[in-house]
Amino acid sequence: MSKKKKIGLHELYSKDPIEADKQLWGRTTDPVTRRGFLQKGALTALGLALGSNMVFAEHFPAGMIPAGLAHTGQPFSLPGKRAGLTVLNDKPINAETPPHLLDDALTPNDLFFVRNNGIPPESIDVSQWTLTIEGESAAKTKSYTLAELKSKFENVTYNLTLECGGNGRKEFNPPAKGNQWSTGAVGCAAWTGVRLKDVLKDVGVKPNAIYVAYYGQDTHLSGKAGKVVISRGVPIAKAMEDESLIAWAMNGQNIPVLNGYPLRLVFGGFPASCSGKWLSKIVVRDQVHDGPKMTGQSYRVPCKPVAPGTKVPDDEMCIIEKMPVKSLITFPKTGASIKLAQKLPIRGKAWTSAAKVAKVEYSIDFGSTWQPCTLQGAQNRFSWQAFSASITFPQTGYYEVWARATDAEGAAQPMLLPGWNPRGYLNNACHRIAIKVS
Ligand SMILES: Nc1nc2c(c(=O)[nH]1)N[C@H]1C(S)=C(S)[C@@H](COP(=O)(O)O)O[C@H]1N2
Ligand SMILES: [Mo]
Repeated sequence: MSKKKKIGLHELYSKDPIEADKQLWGRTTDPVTRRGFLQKGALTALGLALGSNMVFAEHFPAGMIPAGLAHTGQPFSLPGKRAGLTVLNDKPINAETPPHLLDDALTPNDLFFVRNNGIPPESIDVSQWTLTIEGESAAKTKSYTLAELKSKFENVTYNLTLECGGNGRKEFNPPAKGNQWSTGAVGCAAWTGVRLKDVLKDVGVKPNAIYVAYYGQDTHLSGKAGKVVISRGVPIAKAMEDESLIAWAMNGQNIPVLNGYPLRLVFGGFPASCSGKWLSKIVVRDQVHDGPKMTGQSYRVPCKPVAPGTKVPDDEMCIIEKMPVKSLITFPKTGASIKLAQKLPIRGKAWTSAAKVAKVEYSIDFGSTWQPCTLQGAQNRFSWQAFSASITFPQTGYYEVWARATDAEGAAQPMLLPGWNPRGYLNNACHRIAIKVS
């Protein structure tokens, strides 16, 4: 690559995207790269690459890359985690779960994704662990040991889905900085603990309380003692919901160290960044919390939609609260082959911050027509819901199966990346798997 002009990414792309790609990657986009622009004329070549004809090719949207060409992660092992997770970063540790490993009703602890911003605490003495509640809108400051939390308040279990706000960031164009999450920064577990609201009531909450935020015991990447890694929170109304938990168990076992052992917050329906791990302090605030990663561009999206590549000033960015409806096909694994005479069983999970997912549909013709899936109910709000279907294909060739969930508020998943935003949050586009029928 020759001399690059000193010019920001957003400016580069807003001028001329083709020129921008040349400057950034030393070439123009080609038809089979993920960020490429697929021309209809390239479909024959793609057929060759896929080893199969693309049935319904006329419906294949320009700008997408066939799911059959998507890259797969490499196996790697992490403490308390099964090989097979895709490790995106090892300092801090960030690892996602491939879709076919999310097929269990509840995500096993050793398959649950990890999103760390700092370094987890190294030696944890559970008998010495305390949780302190304080803040300008707390009636007093009060601390609890784990034993006190467990014995003083009602113990409850809810199935709650956690999804990182940046899940799906990989698809943003122009690219967004940060972990390039594909689809796997999500999981649903049975979380056991006490209700946050019961503990807050025991301490006393002043009428002027508007936000509840956390501090955890992880260490900043710089290694500086006392430097806060991340401190986020939720509006008081969210904190007071029945399903908002201070949890010590995940699927009936201790929470894995990488997921916040021995204590964490769990808020379903909100970005998982609100669910503080290694929880040691909760603050009740009389203002919107202003801890690290609450302000500036972090976990925020433009208050009004912007063109891709736009630089948005901090005061025009709004905090992400509810997560959008989404689904994943968890069986079969993308790339599966089947005989024409066979029916293809598919299974998946769908979730929303609304009361429930109302329906899930699938398409085998790139979204031209949709068929209903069988959808199971949920044990409680913010749990994911299982869906399934049995698919017959009209002829041999290459297909994509797409799934689309619609929630109780009528919100459905878009087929393409929804509104571009600078940090690459909230991508709830339909999941697609490739199927070869012979
Ligand atoms: N103390 C602490 N809590 C944290 C984080 C962190 O780095 N430190 N990461 C947050 C983010 S951004 C996400 S997406 C979730 C991830 O939870 P998991 O690692 O259990 O999947 O934890 C949140 N809680
Ligand atoms: Mo996150």
